[in-house]
This record gives sequence, C-alpha cells and structure tokens, in this order.
Amino acid sequence: MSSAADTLTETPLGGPTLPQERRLVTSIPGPRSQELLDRKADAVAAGVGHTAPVHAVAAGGGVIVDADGNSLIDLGSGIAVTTIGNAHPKVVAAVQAQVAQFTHTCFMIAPYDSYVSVAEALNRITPGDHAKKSALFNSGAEAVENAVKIARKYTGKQAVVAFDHGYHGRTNLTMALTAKSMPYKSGFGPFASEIYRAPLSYPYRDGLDGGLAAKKAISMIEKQVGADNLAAIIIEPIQGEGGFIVPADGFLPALVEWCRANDVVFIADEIQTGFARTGEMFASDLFGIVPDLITTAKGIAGGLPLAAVTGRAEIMDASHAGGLGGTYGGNPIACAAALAAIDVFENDGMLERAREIETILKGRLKDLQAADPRVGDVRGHGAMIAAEFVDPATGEPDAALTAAVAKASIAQGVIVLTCGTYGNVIRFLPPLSITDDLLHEGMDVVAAALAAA
Ligand code: PLZ
Repeated sequence: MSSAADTLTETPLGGPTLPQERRLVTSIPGPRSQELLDRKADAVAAGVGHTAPVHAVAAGGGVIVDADGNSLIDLGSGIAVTTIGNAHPKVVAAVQAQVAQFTHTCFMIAPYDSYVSVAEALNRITPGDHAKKSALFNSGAEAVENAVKIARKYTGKQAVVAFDHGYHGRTNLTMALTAKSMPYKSGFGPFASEIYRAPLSYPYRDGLDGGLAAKKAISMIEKQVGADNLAAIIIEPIQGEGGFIVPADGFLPALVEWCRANDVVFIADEIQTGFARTGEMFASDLFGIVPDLITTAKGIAGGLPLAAVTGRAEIMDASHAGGLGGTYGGNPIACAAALAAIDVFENDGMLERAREIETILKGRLKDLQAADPRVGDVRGHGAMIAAEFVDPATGEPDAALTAAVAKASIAQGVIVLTCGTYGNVIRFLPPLSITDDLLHEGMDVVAAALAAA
C-alpha cells in the first residue's frame, strides 16, 4: 500500500474546502478501492454497475477523493446531481438543522413547512406564469410515473408518446418510456402498455430542420396513435442518456403547439436538464416553450433524493384526494436541502457559471474536433456538453473508441461519463463549483486519451 494511503488516517471532510487538485498516489483502483470493489462483487447484485473503480470517501468543489488518497476531477456530478457542488455548505447547514428537528412525519400524515415551501419555489421558478401546483416524490422515475398518472386522469385518455433515444427511468412504466434496450430493458419485460415511440429531431444524424422533424413526429402520432387516444407526450428538451441530443430549433415549439390544439398534455422531463444545468434554470427556457407538466429531480436538492412534478394547477388538481403520494415523498431532510439548493441556484450566479463552463468546454471540444475527424459532433448547452465519436470514413458511431477514451481518462483521474443510444458519446456534466483550472486539466487528460486511443 502506498505511503500516501497510509497517512490518510481519517476520512477527509468533503465540500469546497477539499484541495482542488487532481492527485494520483496509486493506480486506479488503488488497494483500498479494490478492497471495496471485491466486497461489492460479493455483496451487491451484479446488475448494479459502476463507472469509476474507486472507493469514494469525500467530494466537493470539482473533485472526488478516494480511500487511497487519490483526488479525481469530477466531470459527471453523479449524473448531473451535484450541480452546486458536493456537500455545499448551505445544503449541509440546512440538512444538519432539519435532521436534528425531525426526520420524518410523512407529509400525508402530518404536513410540514418545507414541503410546501419547495412546492411554492418550484411553482415560481418553472417556465410560465400560469397558476401551478407541485407534488414531491423520491426519484426521477417516480416523478415521471406520477406525471403520466396525472395526465391520464386529467384527459381521461390512456396513450403516451415518448421519443427515440428517450430515457425516463428504470421502473416498469418508465422502462417502457425509455428507448434503449441494453442495459435498461433487456429481459425485464413485459412492459407497460399504451406507450408509443415517435421520431426525434437529431440534427447531426437526420439533417432535418425542426419544422420538418416535428411534422414527421406529428404525422406518426396522428396516424399510429390518434389525438383522441393520447393523454400526453413526454420528452427531454435535451436528451440526456440518449446522447445529449439538442433538437433543431422549432421542433419543441411545434410539438407544444400541436399538444395544445389536441388536448394532449405536454410533459417536459427536465430531470437531467433542470436547475441551471443548461445555463437557463430549465432547458425549456432555452427553446421558449412552456410545458404543461415538468418533471424534476437530480440537481434539485444538492445530492439528496427528491423529485417533483410541477404544472398547470387544473391538470395537477385532476386527481381525487389521496390519489397521489408515497411514504417518503418530499422527505423533510430532502426538502430542507432543496430549499438551500434553490437559494444557491437563484442567488449565487449559477446560470452565469454554467454559461462560462459552456464556453470552456465547447472551446476545448471544438479544438479537438478541428484536429481530429473522429470527433463527429460537439453539442449541448451550459454545463451539459457532449462529443459524439464516429468512424471518420463512414460517420458510423464508434462506441469502442468512446469507451477507450472514457476508460483511459478515468485511469488518469478524470471521471467522465458516456451516453448515447450507440454508446458513442462522452458527456461532460461538471459541478458548477469546479474551477476553470480543473476543467482545463480534465480536458487535457481527455484530449491525451483521445490522441492515444
Ligand atoms: N428522466 C431525463 O436523466 C435519470 C439514470 C442513470 P431516477 N438519468 C440517470 C441510470 O443508469 O440509472 C433520469 C433522467 C431523465 C428520468 C430519469 C430517472 O431518474 O432518479 O434515476 O429515477
């Protein structure tokens, strides 16, 4: 075992005070990480994977520290969750105060302030100035499930349209809504019924402008589903797991307009794109759309599990009393964390920071693209940026190259995530608390990994 690991006598405290540096004192995984991974293999179901072979002990700013004393640059934010940074001081203080006060009453049994305050905040900051209401849940998938329940109850209709490359979760209904079979669905059926899939706008691959792409989707919906049967369409304004696909201008507004004209609820799944991630509070704002319902989770509570459905009051109120809920939904500790996180999103320059990060990441990736034809496309908004890797001769997706670059980057202490239907996208989702220096160093490592691949 290395000497640095030996001197690590206690777990370092997380948060922004952690030294903001990439530091490799062992290979990745080091011995202590390997020990945990061996225990994981014995104790944890094989289906639960991991991206970085580390034993995390602390995180904050732009780094994750492992049990061997390595400090890795975090370009993933735990899949777009720790947007304001890990163990943000305001979140820590709010959680500590709440956990000492009470941990749970169940909002359906004895309601409390923080749940109502989170609902008020969501109603205020989500797109549109119409009357809104919210309901809180535990996970993104649970929020999506409830958005569909609410839309069905409101419209009295059953069908739901999701899109190619869409990702909405791992529960039964949300698996049905999710496009990609492996690893999310394969062998886990049968899936929920009355789910239909429409073509997405994917400018890099379909070459269609937004109007034409929307026409194609709407034609499919009208012919194969029928507006009379359709309760809702659900779409990520920018697709996350599916490959950070930014639809062509005009695509989303045309879908919203069609929904309005046909009594179909338009649900924006902003679970990955929400809360300053894209340089706007919500990605819907980028495209000038006002969804009927919006699902949120991930960044909402600085790392604590919380999710929400927010939307038009008349739709949200369609359910009979007692029709919505769950034991833990809107847990008081998660709500306290969310109120602190939303304060940071609104008051601490997060939108500006996301846009600065966009400039750095896009600049670095466009430089790479100019020098290397294997970088087929660079796209995204704010701190949600991706590069799509292709075979330059054919334009075909190159998943092997993508996996090699990601693996080599992680081995060099830079956590990057892949995504995409074809597995050929590296996505960059740094916490907004990362320093410019760390961001550049991380991109240096990715560039070197690409050059070597
Ligand atoms: N909708 C748009 O991005 C979660 C999941 C990764 P949960 N995405 C990361 C994985 O492999 O499980 C997500 C999302 C969008 C819904 C969800 C689901 O959110 O909190 O994971 O249930």
